[in-house]
Amino acid sequence: KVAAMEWYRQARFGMFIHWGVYSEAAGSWKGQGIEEGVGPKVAEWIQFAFKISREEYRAYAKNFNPDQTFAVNIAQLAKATGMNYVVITAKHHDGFALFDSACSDWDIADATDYDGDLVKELYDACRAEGLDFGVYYSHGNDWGEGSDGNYANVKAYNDTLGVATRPNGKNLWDPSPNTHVEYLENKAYPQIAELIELLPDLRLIWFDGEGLITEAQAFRFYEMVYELNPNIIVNRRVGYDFGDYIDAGDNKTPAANELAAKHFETCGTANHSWGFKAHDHHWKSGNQLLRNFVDIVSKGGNYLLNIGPDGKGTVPEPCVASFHEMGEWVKTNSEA
Ligand code: JFZ
Repeated sequence: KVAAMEWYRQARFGMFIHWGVYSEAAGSWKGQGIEEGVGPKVAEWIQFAFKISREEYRAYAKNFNPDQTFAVNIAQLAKATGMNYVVITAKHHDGFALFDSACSDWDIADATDYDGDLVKELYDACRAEGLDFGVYYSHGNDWGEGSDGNYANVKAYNDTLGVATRPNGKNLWDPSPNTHVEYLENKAYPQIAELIELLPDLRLIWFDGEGLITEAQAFRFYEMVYELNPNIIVNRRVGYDFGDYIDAGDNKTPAANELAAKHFETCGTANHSWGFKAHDHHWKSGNQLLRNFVDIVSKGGNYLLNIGPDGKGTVPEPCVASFHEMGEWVKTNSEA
């Protein structure tokens, strides 16, 4: 993957996008979650935080109806910020696919009134701006159609040893009837294949949820991506160190003595949440974001800076303002 990694090394600066049904909820549920310390810290965990049943959450998805202008607006914002690529949540932990998937009806086409494919529309808008494209995919957690993974077995074993087992974000309040293997075979592997077919120039798949799969399962994700399109690189969180590059931890830059042999990326938030949280006003200034950018890039890494558009697809104004400020500097000071 030498050529693919060379692209990534030079790309340096990308936009992360957390967007989905949770964006419409905006960090609170039935009036709960607005006070500090109540509800999810990061808004994309709302279903988990309030133990919302799969049925109720699915009904709520009908409220998620973005404005069709989102794609062009976001692609232009990435461009104006001086970014070179975009990575959107094709499926987050809630299991909802932002693209039209044939192997699930828990997706934009079947579970909402939106007429279109959010991932493909953004891809087209980004390619038109000359931006490269990647997708985030939660392969471990799927609160809608996954299972509690190996949790029950692992816990039974740990209990015999007297060792605690952390639930680790699994859906134990209303698990789907699928076994973990059924979920992987019938949804997760096929959806990765669907995305690779839907997006011919796909550059990157950003997996998340490595703690919930076995080494063989992680390897199968890595291998199938390589076989279907060897130009696609994969992040560390695919699991068991199979990834093509590493991450330094969310919002973290490695210290000089922690720099590893593999290329690194830092993903970071612009406020304190990845998904849109209407009452989170902890916006980092353009200056702060720029300092992060220079720190990361000077150590040789990539900065994947997040936006959390609201349910309509609009990016909060303070975020747009600091991105524009940043973009002025990045564009003035970059070589190309
Ligand atoms: C995960 C998600 O749970 C979260 O919602 C968001 O998508 C984020 C980008 O990724 O959360 C993690 C996973 C791993 C680490 C931190 C947050 N980590 O290894 O530091």
